[in-house]
Amino acid sequence: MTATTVTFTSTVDGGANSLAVAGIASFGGAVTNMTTLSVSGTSTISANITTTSTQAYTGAVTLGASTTLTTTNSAVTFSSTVNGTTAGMQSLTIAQGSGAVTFSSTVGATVALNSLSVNGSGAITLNGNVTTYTLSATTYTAYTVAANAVGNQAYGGSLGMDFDVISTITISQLGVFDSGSNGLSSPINVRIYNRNTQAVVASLAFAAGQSGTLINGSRFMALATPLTLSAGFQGVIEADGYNASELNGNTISQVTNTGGGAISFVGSSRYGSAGQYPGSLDASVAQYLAGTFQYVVGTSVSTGTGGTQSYSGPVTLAAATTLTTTDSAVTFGSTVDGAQALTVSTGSGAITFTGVVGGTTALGALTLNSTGVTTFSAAVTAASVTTNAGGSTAINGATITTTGAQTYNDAVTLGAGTTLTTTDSAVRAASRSTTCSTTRRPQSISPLTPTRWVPKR
Ligand SMILES: [Ca+2]
Ligand SMILES: [Ca+2]
Repeated sequence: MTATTVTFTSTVDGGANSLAVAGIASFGGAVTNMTTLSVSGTSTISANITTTSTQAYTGAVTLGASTTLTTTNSAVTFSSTVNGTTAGMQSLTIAQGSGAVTFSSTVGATVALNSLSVNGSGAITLNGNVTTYTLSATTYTAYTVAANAVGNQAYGGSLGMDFDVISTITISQLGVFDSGSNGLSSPINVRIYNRNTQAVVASLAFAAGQSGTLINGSRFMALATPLTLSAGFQGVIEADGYNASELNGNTISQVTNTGGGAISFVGSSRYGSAGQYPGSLDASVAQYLAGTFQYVVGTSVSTGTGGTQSYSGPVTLAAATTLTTTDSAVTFGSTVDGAQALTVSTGSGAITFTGVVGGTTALGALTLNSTGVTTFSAAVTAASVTTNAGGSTAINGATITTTGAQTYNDAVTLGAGTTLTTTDSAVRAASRSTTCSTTRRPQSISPLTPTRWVPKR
């Protein structure tokens, strides 16, 4: 097939044929039963693509959705960049069996992917930086009542407050005011209504007793399914069940949080009969101490999920490479080679080298920035090794050999008798918490600089 632009809006059954697009391709539906696939121009991939033979993307690739590319022991080649469409939202998984995977340029440099997983056993070539990202799913509380606040009204009907959604939010928990922060003496129901249809879109029932988790002056429980509300949604947060023994609040101040402008508190309060939409506006009260909710901006309530980079097969660095995540792990399942600098920055995520590093071709400067655990499970050969402060470095592979310095700015644990070798360069460990039992002390450091395995001064 030859065309300047080919757009598949639905699934494609290749009929056991190959497809060569000489131009721009857009895959909106799953591609199956195809032999080889090649695209000379740019590709937008929004569904899984499965081929029995190779996949070659010559132009830039944009992921419109999380995507799995599968081949039968055949190569997957990206000759240009790979990016997502919304930072941190699209994942790329490659299941290529024993086939090679080649990234000839950056991955996620313009729009970070959520995660990258190359799952096959075949060789992986990196020729640029790889950036993955998870949304910082900060949880906001719509209405926060001060701890120990005591109510001042015994209203048994429904108490509602209006809010508008400005940009998409996802509600994870609903909450109810607990007068005195001493537990609920009566059952309290909380609901979110669509203000236009008056339909209930989420609800929870708090039993009398110590139901839910007390946060400040309210008790919260998680929704079984988080509720995503799109921009434009106009809602009411409503609660009822209050009485003389479990008071609600009226004209008592509380703190609102717009989530950086994702929601707007419209300023209207309303009331009605218990269990029914609060249809009567209360002109005198902006907010009751009654219902509240916790939410994140966007569609994902998960914190720290995804965001990882996983390279199962042997990796070759064809250029200086920086791998970056936000607090998510980077895992090398096999060897890493290439006379190139490698920097891995993972925030609090772990960095794990499972196979030999630099065993065939020594790496350049190896810089590992993690406040989690950095693990070497096999021998390492590089120009230098530097770990950052925070977290720890586990040297379980017995040897680390560098021409330049080795500087461990975090606590080091030795899982085996260990030899650290440099060429006339220093070996330094920064932390006094470095774990060196007498049997697992480095057996030799060459040259003897420092002469002892001591904390760096
Ligand atoms: Ca109470
Ligand atoms: Ca560290």
